[in-house]
Amino acid sequence: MHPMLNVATKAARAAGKIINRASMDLDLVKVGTKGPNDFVTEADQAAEAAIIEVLKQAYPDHSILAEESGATGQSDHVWIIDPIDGTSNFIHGYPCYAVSIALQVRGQVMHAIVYDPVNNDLYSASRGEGAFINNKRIRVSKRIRTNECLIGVSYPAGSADPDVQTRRLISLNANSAGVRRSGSAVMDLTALACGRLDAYVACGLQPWDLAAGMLLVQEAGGLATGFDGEGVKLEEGNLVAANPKLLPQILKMVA
Ligand code: 2AM
Ligand code: CA
Repeated sequence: MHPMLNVATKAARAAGKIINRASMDLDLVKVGTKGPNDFVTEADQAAEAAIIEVLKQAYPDHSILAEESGATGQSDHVWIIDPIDGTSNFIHGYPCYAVSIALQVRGQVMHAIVYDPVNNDLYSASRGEGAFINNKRIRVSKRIRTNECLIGVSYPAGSADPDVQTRRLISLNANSAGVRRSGSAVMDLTALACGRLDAYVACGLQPWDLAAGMLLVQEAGGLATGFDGEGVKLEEGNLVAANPKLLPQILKMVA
C-alpha cells in the first residue's frame, strides 16, 4: 500500500471510531442544519477534525478541502474529505454511510480511501494499481443487458430539479432490473466497484461525495463520465458510471 494510503487509512479509522461511538446513542447526537435537507452533526465535525489532524501531522504542507471546514492551504496536493457521507442516514440510524478521503495531485485524484464503519470494510485505490476491499481485489460487474441491471442513483433531497429527476428515474426504472437510492453516494460507488450495483447515476453532488468513490470505480474497471459522456467535472457534481460496455446504454436512458 502506498504510504499516503496508509496515512489516509489511519485517519479514516480514527473517524470511524468517533462515528461508531456516536451511533451507539443517537439521541445524544446534536444535529444542526446547513440548508434545506442538509444536516451536520457533532460526529461529522469531530470525525473531520480527527482526519485532518492525522493528515496534517504527516503532510503539514498539503491543502485540505473538507465538507464541514472548507478549503485551506495552497498546495497542489489536496486532500478531499467527507467525514460522513450519508449524514441523514447516520442521524436516523439507517446503517449506510461512510468516511471518504481522496488525495488529488495537480487536479487528478491519485489515491482513495473509503471506510464503512458499520461493516468495518476498508476500500482503497491508487491510480493504476487497482481497487480493493480489505486488501482483496474488486471489479465492476460484467452485466450488459440493461434489464438485468441494478442501478444506483443519488441526488440531494429537495435541491435538484424535481421534473428532470422524476423523468430520469422513470426511464431508469422502466429499463432496468431496479433502481436503488441508498442516501450515500460513496456507498453507492463502493457497491458499483464491487459489482453489487451495475450502474450509478448522480447529480448535484459535491466533490467530497464523489472524489474517492470515483477512483475506486475506475480502478475496478468502470468508466465514469458526465451526462454528456465527457470527463467528470468534480465541481459540477454529475456522474454516470458503469462497466465500459454498459455505460453508453445508461447515458441514453438519462439523456
Ligand atoms: P452527505 O451525507 O455527505 O451530505 C444523498 O443521495 C447524497 O447526496 C449523499 O452522498 C449526501 O452526502 C449528498 N448530499 C446531501 N445533501 C447535499 C447537498 N445539499 N448538496 C450536495 N450533496 C448533498
Ligand atoms: Ca458529509
